[in-house]
Amino acid sequence: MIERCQGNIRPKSGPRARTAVVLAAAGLLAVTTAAFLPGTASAGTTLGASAAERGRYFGTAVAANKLSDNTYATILNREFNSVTPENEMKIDATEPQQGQFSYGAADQIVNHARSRGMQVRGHTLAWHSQQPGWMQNMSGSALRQAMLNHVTQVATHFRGQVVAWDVVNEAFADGSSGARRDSNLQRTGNDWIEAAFRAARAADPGAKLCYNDYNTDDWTHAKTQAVYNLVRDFKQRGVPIDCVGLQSHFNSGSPYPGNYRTTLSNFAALGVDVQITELDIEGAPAATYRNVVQDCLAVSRCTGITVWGIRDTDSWRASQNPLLFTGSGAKKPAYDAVLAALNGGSTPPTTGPPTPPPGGGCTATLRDATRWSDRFNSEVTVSGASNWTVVVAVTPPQKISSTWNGTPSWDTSGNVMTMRSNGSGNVFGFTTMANGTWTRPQVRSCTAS
Ligand code: G2I
Repeated sequence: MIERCQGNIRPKSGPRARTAVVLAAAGLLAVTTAAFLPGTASAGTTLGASAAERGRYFGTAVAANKLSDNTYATILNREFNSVTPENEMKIDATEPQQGQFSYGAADQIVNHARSRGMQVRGHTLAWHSQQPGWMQNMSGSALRQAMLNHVTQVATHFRGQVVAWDVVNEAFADGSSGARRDSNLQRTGNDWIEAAFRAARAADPGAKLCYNDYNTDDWTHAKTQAVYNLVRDFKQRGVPIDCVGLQSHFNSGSPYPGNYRTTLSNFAALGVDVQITELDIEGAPAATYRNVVQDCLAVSRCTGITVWGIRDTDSWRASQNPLLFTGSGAKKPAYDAVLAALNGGSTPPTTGPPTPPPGGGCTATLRDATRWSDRFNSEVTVSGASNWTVVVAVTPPQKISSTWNGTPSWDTSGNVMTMRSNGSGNVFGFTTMANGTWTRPQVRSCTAS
């Protein structure tokens, strides 16, 4: 089998490359000057370049019909080095009539990506959902044969162009049963998943073959355990499988779990790569995005992260504003947090540095709350005092437009707010109009009175 390394994307240019050019131009020996370069990895300035510095990729779902949107394509081409077609490789798109294959939109994405040096994740060969009508109406051995033919044809068409395939998607039931999801494919026999993997391996021996699912992030959940048992069984019996995709759609009903890193490392310990394949997080809290990135970086076999869309307006859950860019294409605080985490430094802190308490101890901790396309909320939690005064600064041209649970006053610039407790408790909040700037407000001081 041809082993493809997914973690070897290197930026074509970057701080190191530029440094080398400058040094060469100055007539200096690179071998001598290398000793004077900082010992740490150079910090990338885009998600893809920074991920590559860490031996990983950073990707996004892409819709073919958005490639002509200039803002969309500009961000895609600048930031990402991996692409997953959002819908264009699904069964209904690639085999709309039985035996008649249609690759136009998928090829468009693949060509766009590969001509710019981005890798492609294939999604998805066998799934109970988004089946064309003809397949929905099939069952038994005819369906099994049709499914295997589909896997073979599509994986063959894209052979050599797709680095990893989500061979089977979402085959397990939600809830506590740990059972397979009922579907027409499942009813063809419990071995349908391994049959699909064997067909994919035969068709494209060089592609990594992944099992992909959602709600498999919390290590204690029955569904996570069920997927784990499937992968362990496949590895033990020699069924070809190379990777597990955790979709990681996080929201209030399905939050980022504290044991996410455990889940990643336990899957990796089975001898498969782990990929975060469809990341989005309701409200895009910077701290949660940072945690996800740091968890992946902590597990050497976590080879990359894909976010499920570019701008909030591109998301399948647009009302949750779960992505890294606003509808107008501006970088959100979550973007800054992801980039900083990839660069290995501390992220712009979610909490301001703990405040020195000159007049008596209190600490004010700021967190990101809801975000909209033009403004965002922040919440500040005060500990150590019940009568307090907290000073918060925003970055011009930002403006605080409303506050709650405190009594505010302002300096002459309007950028620095002094908030005093008013008996409403120890958490106050405020809304900041971004005016194009998404820098997190800073806690300047906390004073007990
Ligand atoms: O549902 C979120 C994702 C869960 N994991 C598997 C992914 O494949 C899935 O992606 C979503 C796409 O983001 C949506 O764009 O899958 C949906 C379908 O299951 C996609 O929605 C479909 C709509 O249902 C169709 O009405 C629409 O024609 O998108 C199509 C193309 O815009």
